[in-house]
Amino acid sequence: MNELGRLEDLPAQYVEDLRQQNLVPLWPSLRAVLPPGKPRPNTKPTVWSYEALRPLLMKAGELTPMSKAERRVLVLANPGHGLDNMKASAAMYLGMQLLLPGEWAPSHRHTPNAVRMVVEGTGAWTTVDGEKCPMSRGDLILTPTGLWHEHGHDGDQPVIWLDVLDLPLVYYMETSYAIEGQRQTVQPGRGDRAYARGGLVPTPVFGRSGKAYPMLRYPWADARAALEALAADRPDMDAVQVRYVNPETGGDAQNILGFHALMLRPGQVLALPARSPASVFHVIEGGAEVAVDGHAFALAEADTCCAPGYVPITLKNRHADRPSFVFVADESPLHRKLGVYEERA
Ligand code: GTQ
Repeated sequence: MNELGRLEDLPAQYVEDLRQQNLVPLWPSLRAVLPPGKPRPNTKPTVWSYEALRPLLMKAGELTPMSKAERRVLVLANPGHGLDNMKASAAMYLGMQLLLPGEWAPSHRHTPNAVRMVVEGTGAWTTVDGEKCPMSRGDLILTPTGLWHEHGHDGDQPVIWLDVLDLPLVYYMETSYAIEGQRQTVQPGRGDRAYARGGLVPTPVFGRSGKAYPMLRYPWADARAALEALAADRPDMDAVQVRYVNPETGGDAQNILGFHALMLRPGQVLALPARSPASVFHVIEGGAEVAVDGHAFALAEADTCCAPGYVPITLKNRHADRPSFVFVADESPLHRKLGVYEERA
């Protein structure tokens, strides 16, 4: 591949004349924007230990009241993107959110899509578009683009959850904004009940629910049971995995980020191919070693890590005597829609 001319090879006055007209030469930067063979991601393999993070989040609970926080969140920032840029990867934002008993995070809605993966505690709820979604460990709750959401807590212990948003992408597109709202009126009806059986989809005679997001809460008990049943029925199956989908369309639960739950059999080693999207792994139950790009993260329960795209990833159950369960978030719906999705053997 040819060495291309550098900016310093050009007369300084010429470069300045160009800049005066808001012009720049392409060739000094061509290899940077179109690197050979594969991208050069800023996303660094990064791990966040729950044990290390939890006391710091609890401290935020003492230091900053909800009135001064609105959302009391510590952002899991990837140093490869700069800690102040709130990115786990190019398109994914991660945050750990704390709500103390009796607290309320007021209703708002915004253009980025969010999901919550509940990490600890009971008694909290998120009301999304009038549907009150109880929160307990491992539940996945969607707050898709544009829907009102607020968080409250009637229990007596702290509740902590992992927020996954497509904020970096939506912000990059200059489309990120929020609207403050009033406390929502809770409406009857729960998608987690109506859509509880995968092969049986509610079919009203007079049309669908009319909702773009008919199912907002995916209880962990159901996801876990689906994985256990799949593992038992398919002993030959390598990747025991389920995808969080919109039960009316069968498509991804949200438009930009994808969500899966994965069961690693006792002692299992699972080698994933290199794929273009970056991914995030969060241990719901058990423990997993994640090997990526020369790093080997030993994740315990509630630990989280991220991996860039275009590199193979190996997951290993750290337990020989029991399954481990991992929540996976990635950028695959976005990559597929944009036509840049790739898998490399
Ligand atoms: O709970 O609505 O981590 O609006 C970042 C932005 C959580 C939320 C975040 C948010 C929220």
